[in-house]
Amino acid sequence: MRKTALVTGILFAMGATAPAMAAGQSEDDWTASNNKKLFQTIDTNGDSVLTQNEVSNYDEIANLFTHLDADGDGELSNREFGEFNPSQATINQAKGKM
Ligand SMILES: [Ca+2]
Ligand SMILES: [Ca+2]
Repeated sequence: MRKTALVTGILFAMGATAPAMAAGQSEDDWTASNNKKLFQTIDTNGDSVLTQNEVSNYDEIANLFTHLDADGDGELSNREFGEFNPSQATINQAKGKM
């Protein structure tokens, strides 16, 4: 009886957390892995920051540049770029270069 109750409890706990994790993962998926790839793709000189010149081929990012540049130093760091949710058009544009 106790064993059955324990197993049921574990299954219940897994069932309760799994959907929450899946939802979080699907939301973070682009930001966590692909956004990093996108960043590296755009960072053509590899200095780990994006300048306005580097993003000039990406209209969406160029337009949002000052908004994304939270500390206003004129460059986008990896962390600042992590706030960016690229549109499908930007994703498609970058995909061929990744
Ligand atoms: Ca750079
Ligand atoms: Ca900055």
